[in-house]
Amino acid sequence: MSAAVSEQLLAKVQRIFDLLDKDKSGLIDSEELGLMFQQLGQPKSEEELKELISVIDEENTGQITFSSLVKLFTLDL
Ligand SMILES: [Ca+2]
Repeated sequence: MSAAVSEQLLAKVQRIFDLLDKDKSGLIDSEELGLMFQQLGQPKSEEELKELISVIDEENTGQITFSSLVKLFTLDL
């Protein structure tokens, strides 16, 4: 059985994605991701953010798509 992502998680990630995507580009860049970690009280360096993005960025856009963000939340980092 594949790891199904619950609708509850999807709704949560959608809310977070909308909050993070300040410029409404449909993608989250390292700057926007950095703001999220700052707000969580766990600030990360530019290098750490890029590394994190590279782990979940399957399309190599250098930015985070909605599906990548879902993956980030299911990875339990
Ligand atoms: Ca954006």
